[in-house]
Amino acid sequence: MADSPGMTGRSQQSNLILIGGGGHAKVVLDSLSPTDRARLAGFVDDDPAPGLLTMPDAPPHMGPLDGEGWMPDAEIMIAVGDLNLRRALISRLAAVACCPAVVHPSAVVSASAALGAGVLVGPGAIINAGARAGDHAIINTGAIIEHDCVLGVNTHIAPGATLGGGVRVGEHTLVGLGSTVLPGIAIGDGCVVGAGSVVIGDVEDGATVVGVPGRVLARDV
Ligand code: JB3
Repeated sequence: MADSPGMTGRSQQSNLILIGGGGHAKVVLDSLSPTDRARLAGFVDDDPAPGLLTMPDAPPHMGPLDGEGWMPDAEIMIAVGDLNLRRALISRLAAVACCPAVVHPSAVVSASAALGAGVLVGPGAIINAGARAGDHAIINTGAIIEHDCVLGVNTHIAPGATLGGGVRVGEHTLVGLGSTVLPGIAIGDGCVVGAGSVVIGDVEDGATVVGVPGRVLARDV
């Protein structure tokens, strides 16, 4: 599992652009610090009427991803929720600077935790001592990441999920809503843990695990 909580320097320009303008982008918008909110230039979305525009403080819609004029000097935050779409966007936009982690003001993040670029820590999430999250990871609303956990690039810990101490989760893996992973467990790359599951053993790459206790439903490698 590659673990690359890389950081890019914070830009002083008003050039922060959200990639995507749906439901997840609303949470990202709410989570921006006042500094990042002030430097937010807008968002791109292929939908001509994206949901983010219904927000009272919506930033400008700058057109589709492939539109003209937004890319030079931009610093991006990928703000779509779908893991596979995120993965494609990460690859497609690899040459564009990515903003540092966005942490909602109600989240609790240990001073000894390390967050990669483009990470979202949502409302009420808790990240305890020594935990690390790779670039573009999502620690969504109310999720608990206990001490010394390691999350790979673009891993999504869904709302209300809990990882016990020292859990390792690979790249591009979804740990579903309200699920629990016991301390010390290792979950591979490209896995899905179904909502409400309790994971009591290690999970191989590409596996889908569901239930209490968690059992492998399928494996895609
Ligand atoms: O469950 C929770 C808390 N959050 C979910 C999140 C993790 O995933 C949420 O409820 C949704 O299920 C989902 O959020 P997301 O990705 O924001 O979904 P949706 O509200 O459907 O919005 C997707 C947005 O991405 C739409 O506005 C699409 O037009 C846009 N989109 C799709 N493909 C794209 C592309 N935007 C760009 N820029 N480029 C694309 O290729």
